[in-house]
Amino acid sequence: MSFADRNIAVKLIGNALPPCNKFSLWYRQPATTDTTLSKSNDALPIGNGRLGAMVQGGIEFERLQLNEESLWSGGPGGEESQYKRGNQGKYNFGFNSQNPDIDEIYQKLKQGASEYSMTTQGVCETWIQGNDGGYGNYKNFGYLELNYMHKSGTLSADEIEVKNYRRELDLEDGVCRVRYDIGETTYTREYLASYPDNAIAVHISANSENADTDKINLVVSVTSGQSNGKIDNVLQVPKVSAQDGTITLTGGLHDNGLLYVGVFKVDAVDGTITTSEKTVTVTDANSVTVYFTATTDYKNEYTLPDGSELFELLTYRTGESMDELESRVLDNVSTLTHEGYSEFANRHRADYSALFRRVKFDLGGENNMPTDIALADYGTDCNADCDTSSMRMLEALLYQYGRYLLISSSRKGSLPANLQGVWNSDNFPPWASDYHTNINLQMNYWAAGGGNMVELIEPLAEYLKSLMVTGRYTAQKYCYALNTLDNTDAPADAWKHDGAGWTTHTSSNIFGFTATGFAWYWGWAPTAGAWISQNLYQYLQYGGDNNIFIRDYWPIIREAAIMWTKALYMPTDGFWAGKYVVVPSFSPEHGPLTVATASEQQLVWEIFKIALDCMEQLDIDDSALRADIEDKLAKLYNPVNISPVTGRIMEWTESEDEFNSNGMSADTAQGHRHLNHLVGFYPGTSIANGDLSNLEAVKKTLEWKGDVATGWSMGWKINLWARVGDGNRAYKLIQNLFDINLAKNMFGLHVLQDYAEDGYYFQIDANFGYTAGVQEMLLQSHLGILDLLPALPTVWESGSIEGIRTIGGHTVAMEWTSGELTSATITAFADGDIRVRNEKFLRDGIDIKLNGMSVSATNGIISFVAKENERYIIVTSTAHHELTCDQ
Ligand code: FUC
Repeated sequence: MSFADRNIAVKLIGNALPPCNKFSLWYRQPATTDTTLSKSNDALPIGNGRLGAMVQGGIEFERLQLNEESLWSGGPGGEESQYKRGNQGKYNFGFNSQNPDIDEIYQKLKQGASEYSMTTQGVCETWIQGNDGGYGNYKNFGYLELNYMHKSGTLSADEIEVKNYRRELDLEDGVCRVRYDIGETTYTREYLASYPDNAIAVHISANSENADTDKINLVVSVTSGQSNGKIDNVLQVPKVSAQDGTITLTGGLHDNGLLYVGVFKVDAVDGTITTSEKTVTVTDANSVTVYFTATTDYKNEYTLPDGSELFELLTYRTGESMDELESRVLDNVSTLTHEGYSEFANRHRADYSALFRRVKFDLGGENNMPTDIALADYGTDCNADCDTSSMRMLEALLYQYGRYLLISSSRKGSLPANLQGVWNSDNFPPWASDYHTNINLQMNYWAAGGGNMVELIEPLAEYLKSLMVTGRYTAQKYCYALNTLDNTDAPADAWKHDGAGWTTHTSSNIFGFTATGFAWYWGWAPTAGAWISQNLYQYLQYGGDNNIFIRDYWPIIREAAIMWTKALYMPTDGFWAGKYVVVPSFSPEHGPLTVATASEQQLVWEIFKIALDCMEQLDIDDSALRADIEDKLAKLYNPVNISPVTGRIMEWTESEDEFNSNGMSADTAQGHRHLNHLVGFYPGTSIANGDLSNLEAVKKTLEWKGDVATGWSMGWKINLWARVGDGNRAYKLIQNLFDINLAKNMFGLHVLQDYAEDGYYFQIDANFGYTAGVQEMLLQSHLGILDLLPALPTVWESGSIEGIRTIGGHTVAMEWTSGELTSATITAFADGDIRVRNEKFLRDGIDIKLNGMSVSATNGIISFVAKENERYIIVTSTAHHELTCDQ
């Protein structure tokens, strides 16, 4: 039987009801079969941190596009580079073949940016930019194809009638489903990606009164995402073979010979399973389950083998043979059986729900409209005709979607979420679908602490630990090299040792790339290591385990700080005389290469503060480091300067206004998506630094930057306006995000002309930036006070949120009506003083009760001494509805 040859037209009738679990994305038709992750994509993502799948839910034919997170070209053995594929020579972690010697640049730069010239640019290009040889790309693993043959419901030989089709991604259960009726039969499919079982399953069943016509008939086939390959240096195409109901896909990447294996085990109740050379056919079954798992021989590297030369011995391979890999994945699925599917699903639900259900969020909306229709109807210019219930629902749904996507792309033992989480259908995706550390990877993890998912940061810590091997070399050769004048006693191989200090630059792959990017004007970002370390600090701030923090997180943060104790420079004359500055310094992606840009001074200030705070909180005895940091911090050139001309935060410290020459006009800087000089306002703290005296300058800067931007930039602006305390302005950015930068499956989009016809392509940071932004609008704690509803937009009139976390690890539940807080419950993470602020506390005549006792507020703040795990219920004069928190 060859179902695949059938060309059946499907007539969809009926209107499926909305799913019962309100937090679902849902649709009344299958997704597009085009896998391009553009604006029109409506396939639904599932993932378990390591494996990902996009579910289309076609009726007669469906295809799941699959990913395995380590299927990367490049690295050792690889030749492919991002822009110049092939023939770049041996992989060298991006390091320029000659040791950079940037004294010449420094000599020019120390005079000030006015010295910037094409000559300097030429020097930069020769000496400080990285090498793209072997950078690689995150690859498409392939496709699972299911060809169904529905026997009933036939209208004619080539048309069937399908009733009440519904496809949904249920965020509450972490499951994707398809359900429809043909004739008397209801077909249901469930798709889930299990972390505990390390497998993806598709479970298909048919139910009907009529036992003769309701069976499942399908052919299962697999197509590799790669069309060519190489194993043991011998060119060979990927291989698909089937045996005993299991299909195996094996291959080696064409570029670097990375071995990969995927297995697809087909299991059925009743019916017959027939295995042919490459496919598995199921006939007349009541239900069918297909399990998929995959692996590669990739292994991350964390240490330098003794006495080795860096470039030769870091292989990034497990050393397993193809047979060994195959038996590993077969063992993985061997215990998974059709009969055991419900336990498999239960194990997944228990694991997933334990994370997801910690936070509940409700803005009072109803999910009555299919998501694609609701998105198309989303009103940005609302008069009476907007469906505000549907808008509130989408806004709450997008918040929870961010949490769902992080749970699905970042679990202990996996690589961190890359630019597309784990979901990538393209073999040459935008920016290689890599790890960008001049904003993007940072933004991916902003929501983790407040969203009560602090353990999801673990893959990031693990990954950064691996970058330290090469990141120390980067720090020494690309950064301390500057300071040879006053750092002559640094041994040439200091970078080989723990404690040397590390950094990375703008982007990295999974093979230790830490050098500068392949063009200096975007590639130079020496403070990237300091910046991404802020995300690790979140683990401690938001209630992570202290012992785990000291073991896995602190060493990375510590060395990111050490790097800057060594790399700062103190000029003896000129504009910055007597102050420590970053040099050469760059404001990510625009402006000249110069000295002491605001963003880099702010990031150094922050990593020093973080290191000092960790040492204090955890009683870490490192007095030499502490003294060094304190000294450098005291003499650091001011990270925050306000222009007397414009009243804005200055992006380049030596220029009163923005640069308007040297390749960057003020207009371009204004429109640029990066908000570099506000990095110290959000996510950092140097601009607010305990008070709000710089607030006007921040607002002016944000006003000047404007509200239109690409997806992730809107995400950042939501957070920034939330910190300003302007909920309505943050909401305007939310509207822009909905209006411009969301796909039909609610994936965040980057404006990208070259990758998709509609000019937009999926980039996940916009999703995570939004989720973090909503948290920031509802709760802030960076000033040491729990600020409840600090930036609530007028349109979020009533709502509730439970389970979000504050700095200090406390868990908060809140309810509000008519734009005002009615009650809040704080569950204390540890003993200590807690201070709580809300706008309403400022008003006269408000009765505030704390655990039933009236308390008074001073300057809108109430304070109390808390005990670990105790609950503190604050009720204002309106009705009290006690809330509970999920821990
Ligand atoms: C940064 C941004 C780009 C893009 C890339 C992945 O460099 O400037 O817009 O998001 O990362």
